[in-house]
Amino acid sequence: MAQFNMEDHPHKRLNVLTGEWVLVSPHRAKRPWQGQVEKTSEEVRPEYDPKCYLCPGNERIGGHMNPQYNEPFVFVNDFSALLKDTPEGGVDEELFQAKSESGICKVICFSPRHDLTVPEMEVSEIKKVVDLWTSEYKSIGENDFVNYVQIFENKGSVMGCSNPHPHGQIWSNSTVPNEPAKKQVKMKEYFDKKGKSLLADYVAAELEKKERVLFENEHFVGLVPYWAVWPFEAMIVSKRHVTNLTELTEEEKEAFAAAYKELTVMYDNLFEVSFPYSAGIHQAPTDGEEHPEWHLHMSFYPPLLRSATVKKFMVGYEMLGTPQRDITAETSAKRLRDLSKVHYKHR
Ligand code: H2U
Repeated sequence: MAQFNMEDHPHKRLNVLTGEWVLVSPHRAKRPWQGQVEKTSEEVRPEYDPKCYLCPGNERIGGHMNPQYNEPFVFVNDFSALLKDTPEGGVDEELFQAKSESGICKVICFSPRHDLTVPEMEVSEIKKVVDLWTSEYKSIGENDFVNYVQIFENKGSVMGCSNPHPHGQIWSNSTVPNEPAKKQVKMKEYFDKKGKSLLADYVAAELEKKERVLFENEHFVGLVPYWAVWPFEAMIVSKRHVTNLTELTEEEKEAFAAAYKELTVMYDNLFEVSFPYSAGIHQAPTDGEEHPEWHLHMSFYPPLLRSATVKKFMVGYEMLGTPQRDITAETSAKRLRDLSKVHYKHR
């Protein structure tokens, strides 16, 4: 029998951050595609759209007016999924459990410009988004009832994003949500055992292997994680072991902004389309405890697979069994790494 190698043979890989496995089937990457093909429509947007509820000076759906902002602007979500004054209570039967949950939800407009996206913004403008994330993480986290602050960006209509104006969201609540909770368990196990950050060790190992690294600057690394599930999944990780945004120096925040831009330019250049994704920052809970196990990082989950129109669906075996991918993380990383660093619209 032939010797096992990860470029040709089906295998599973462990996500050491969550403890979950992904099935990789590299031999299938060559099969003919008979899936869905959608039409692309690269719309040209105006700098200001009088009908956009996120543009400066416009009225939002709830009747609030946006100020004439010219830097990143944050407001409480008019349709917040979590509310401050939720009465305490729940259901505590063995088979029927419920708990009331309080929180605060906000929306952040990244830029006053309706026509921009992160990869098209200047690093200095993105740095202001990082600054606002930092101050919001701190101020929202200072509420006694807030123990986790989830910052995220949902980009593209294919991801259910309701408005192309560049924006993200912050949902915060009293308990740690499922995804960071899984990571917390694994980071803590590692930290308790080794007295070191799991992600610091992981990034150092990836920088040595180089196969999945997309880019690095002085303070951050962009890479396709070994355990990636989505075809072009990626992570931005701080080189220094910091547990949350407030520990970053000004220079590191600038480097984070530069990495955010560098990755999203790669994404846009891959299929020469404004690349959709859900991305978010995972960092220490704001529960007043020390969390030396935590290591700040941002994860990107883009749905596109083969072209601007062909996306991956997490269905079938993936819903019922284990997530699966065909193209390996190494191949994806190489494809992204080999692209021009200049945004396709600016070439
Ligand atoms: P998405 O495009 O990712 O769905 O985010 C837009 C958010 O903006 C969404 O959560 C909020 C929606 O509740 N929103 C307002 O707060 N006010 C509005 O006038 C429209 C949308």
